[in-house]
Amino acid sequence: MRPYYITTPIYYVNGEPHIGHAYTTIAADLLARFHRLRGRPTRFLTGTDEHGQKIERKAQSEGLDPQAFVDRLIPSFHEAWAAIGCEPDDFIRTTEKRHEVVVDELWKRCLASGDIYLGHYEGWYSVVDEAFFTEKDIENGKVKETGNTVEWVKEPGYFFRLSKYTDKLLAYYEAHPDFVRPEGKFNEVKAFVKQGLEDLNISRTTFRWGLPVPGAPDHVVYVWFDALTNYLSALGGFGAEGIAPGALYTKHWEPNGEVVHLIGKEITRFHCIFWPAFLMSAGLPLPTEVFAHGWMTVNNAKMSKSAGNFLPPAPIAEAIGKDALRYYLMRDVALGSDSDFSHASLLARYHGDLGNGLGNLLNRMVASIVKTSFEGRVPHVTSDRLGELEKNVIATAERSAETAAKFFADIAPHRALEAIWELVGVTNKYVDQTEPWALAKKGETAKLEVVAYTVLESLRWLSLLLWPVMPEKCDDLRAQLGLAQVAPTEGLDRWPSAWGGLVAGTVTKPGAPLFPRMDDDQQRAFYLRLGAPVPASLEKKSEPTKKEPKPAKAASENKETKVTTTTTSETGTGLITIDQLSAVDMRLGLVKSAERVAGSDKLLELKVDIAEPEPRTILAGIAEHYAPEALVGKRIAVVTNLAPRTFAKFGKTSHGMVLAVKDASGLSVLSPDKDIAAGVKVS
Ligand code: ME8
Repeated sequence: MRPYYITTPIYYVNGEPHIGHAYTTIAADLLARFHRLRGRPTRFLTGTDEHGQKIERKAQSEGLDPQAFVDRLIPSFHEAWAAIGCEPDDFIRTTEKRHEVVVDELWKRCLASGDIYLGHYEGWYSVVDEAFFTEKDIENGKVKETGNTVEWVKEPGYFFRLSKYTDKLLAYYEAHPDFVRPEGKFNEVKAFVKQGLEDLNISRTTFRWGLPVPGAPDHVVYVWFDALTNYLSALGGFGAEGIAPGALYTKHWEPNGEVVHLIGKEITRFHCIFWPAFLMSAGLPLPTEVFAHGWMTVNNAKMSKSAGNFLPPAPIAEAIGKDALRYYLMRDVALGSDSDFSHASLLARYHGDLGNGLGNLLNRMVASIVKTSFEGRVPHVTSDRLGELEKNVIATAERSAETAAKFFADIAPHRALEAIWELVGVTNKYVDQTEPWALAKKGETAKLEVVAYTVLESLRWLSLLLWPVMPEKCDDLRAQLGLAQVAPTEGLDRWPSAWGGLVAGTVTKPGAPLFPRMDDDQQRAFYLRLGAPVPASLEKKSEPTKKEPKPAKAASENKETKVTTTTTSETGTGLITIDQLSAVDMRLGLVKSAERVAGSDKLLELKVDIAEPEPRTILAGIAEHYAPEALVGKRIAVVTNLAPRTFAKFGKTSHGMVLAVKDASGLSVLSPDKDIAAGVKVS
């Protein structure tokens, strides 16, 4: 099996990691776990980017030497990753000697290729972005794309002949259509390169916090030349002049291994243009793929300490469990799209998919039926006793496993989870249909054995399918089923494929619910503990005590009180402000597909293009009014930032709402009378 090497960006150590950093690290951890489960030799790298002007200035502002400053912050990264269940194989720091020697080598190789020359730089630099910009990128002293301020830099510098690589890069992109994903990002990269590339300044002289340029110690290596090299230095380097490459490099780098750089979309240019050009110059193979995921906001706002929505991941994981957080982040939105972290959506996923969907299934069966009817042991069932309903569960399990494997491998975890939840939904429905409690009551043991086995085996499949996303809960689930923890072994594919792996007689061990329900008080405590505003629906109503009866009020007075307490507006008039209205994100969507939700008379499952990398899945209660085929190709108005709603019974989640009007004559979806483009805002 071809080795798999997955990397995250190495994060700047100018502060503690937050939920955005956690998002990438969890996704990489998930991919590493998935490939390990399939038996592939896998390596997962993360680390820290510790040089550069940004960090030097931050250290200065705290009166610290930069090395002491970064050393002080490093434990917060290790603690954060442990708190969210991420287990990298290596953690590289750019201040380590093993890194410095490889940067030196890469520099020398590029120099030997004639691609580095001494020049003079005069132009704009953004310290926050650690990047050079030209006049056209700037507006009012700020970078248009990032909003960060620029300063004028004038200093001697070594340049990399990036201009020489314009055509070579374009040819490479042409020959490797999957080099960058999602496709939209790849198109942006190509368009940028097609304009022609300018040579890149790769050294600085006006500050000291960096690696010295080989043979020119007045210069420090530009922080991105330094940082990108981490992907090689963590493999022990590619072999210095006259030295053979080390074992890790030979095993994991191209052409022997698949190399995937998972990054946030804002650093695409560095990874898809600069990095390949440096590697080409050094005569080294390029990574297999760069996957640029979307940007995350918090409660619909850009994260920042001053806005008070800077979220470190560990407290959230402590408040709701690391696996619930991992599941939520990976399930809610396509990795390639922008996303929003909201405490309410996290709780909705926790109670819906996890508590009512998965946790309930385990509870219903292990803690109840198996314990009381079979003394806690897995019953024996031969295949000739399986009926249509059981065969449907088995077929769903097989389909879910196959689809989920395809989507995990394709870096689409939300689709994989959607497929796995089909099995959760069908198994729950199977329990409803077969009514095991009634069977137990009636003493129909033979039938009950079949039902119990089917559900337990489905849970065993789920414990493997979900392990990459929720390793701790899956091991807990397995312990309750009487199974050993998942321990991936190189060369052994543990992905479930054969029904019936659960051995009769296995002793189950009912334990605590996997995702215990939080009552209103606990939910309030969850918000308060995380410093998030408590939603109005959870606000404690002050009830009058018996001892102090409420004084009687005139009817008009009572009415007035009612108006002020029920209004949600700032103005107290029942009207809303423009800000409140614009908090609702409504867009024009183009229906790509529509189909009935099996088992429901009301629901249609729509895939709606709203100009995101992938169509949105929206469940709409309109099946009684529209034939699915009548909707395909139709332009409709949809609310896109509504908290996702899970229909646990059907194992499906809706990621938006279709706007419609209804009267006695029927229901009609709102649709413009012109061909407006998908994604355009409704205002
Ligand atoms: O750019 N949403 O480091 P960095 C989603 N040192 N992802 C986010 C995010 C958000 N709001 N905020 C951060 C650097 N990330 C360089 C990288 S690599 C050779 C050098 C994640 O600390 C995302 O992966 O600014 C993003 O690319 C990365 O953190 C940026 O981290």
